[in-house]
Amino acid sequence: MKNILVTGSVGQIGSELTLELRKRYGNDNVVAGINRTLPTGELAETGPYEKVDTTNIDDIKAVIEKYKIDTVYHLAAVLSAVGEQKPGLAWDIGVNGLYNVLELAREFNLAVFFPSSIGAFGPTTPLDNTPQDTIQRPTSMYGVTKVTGEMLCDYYHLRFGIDTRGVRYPGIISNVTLPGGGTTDYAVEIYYEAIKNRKYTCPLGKGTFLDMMYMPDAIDAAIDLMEADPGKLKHRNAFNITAMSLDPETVAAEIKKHMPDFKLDYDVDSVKQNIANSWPNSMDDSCAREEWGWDPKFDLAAMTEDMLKVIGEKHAKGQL
Ligand code: VAH
Repeated sequence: MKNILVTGSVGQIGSELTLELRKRYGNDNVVAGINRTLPTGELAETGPYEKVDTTNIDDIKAVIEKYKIDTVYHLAAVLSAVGEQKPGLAWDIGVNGLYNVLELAREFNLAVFFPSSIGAFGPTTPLDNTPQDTIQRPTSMYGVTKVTGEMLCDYYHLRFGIDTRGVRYPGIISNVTLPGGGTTDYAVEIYYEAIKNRKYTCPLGKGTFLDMMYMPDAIDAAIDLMEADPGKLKHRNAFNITAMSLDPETVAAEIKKHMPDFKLDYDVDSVKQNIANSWPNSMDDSCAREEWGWDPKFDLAAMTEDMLKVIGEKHAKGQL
């Protein structure tokens, strides 16, 4: 049976990934690694949690030894827009934190999941149907940490035989934990604002296409990749994966099918817009589909229906 540590477990992905891992492997087999923010609700009640500042290798080592960890899903990171305000912090957590995890993976023979991102690409990358293997010259600190992370994870696999695997996540849309300072946060905020105010002022301009996916698919991707037959993996860090390519107008049009009076306008945030302009419009994820069966289940219509239903129920209960 696996013993799993999830770092960054109170974040947008980490919080839902931890709960799904507990469902699949057992509550007591999945440790929620937290730093400054304490877990609440199901995350706190369904299994163990421990303080893990990933920039402190002794923090991580103590949890690995205490719970006999054999697998780390390393989600702790600073997202792209915050990373432009705090580049030193983004590097420290994004790279030094990962380095600590990889050094411990050598010592304890751990398997490591690393979430890279479309942010690992830059303006000189082919932005349409972005290939799996292509130029990566990101212009955000977040992107620099992600491309560095991809290379570190591949190095530890090739040099030390560590079982490192990763995906390049697109923007992820969810209705449990709000994202914290990403360029793609608009695609979550638009649904909450639609329910609360029937209107949204978007920080990314009309026609800003980015790859996106719904959280259930993002969670399945991480677990399916880590459970995949390693003999079939020609790539490891990190696989392009996507479910849809969206711009604010596309999302708004789908919301209007449910809410005809919904209004979208714009107040462009130049930092987020510059980052978004340097990222792909759409990725080629054929390698993930061929090598480990990646196959997203949610399209824009299904995601929008579920988002509006779940957020609408929260709003009706006064939980927003
Ligand atoms: C961000 N949500 O916007 C994250 C993600 C692809 C985007 O990495 O920074």
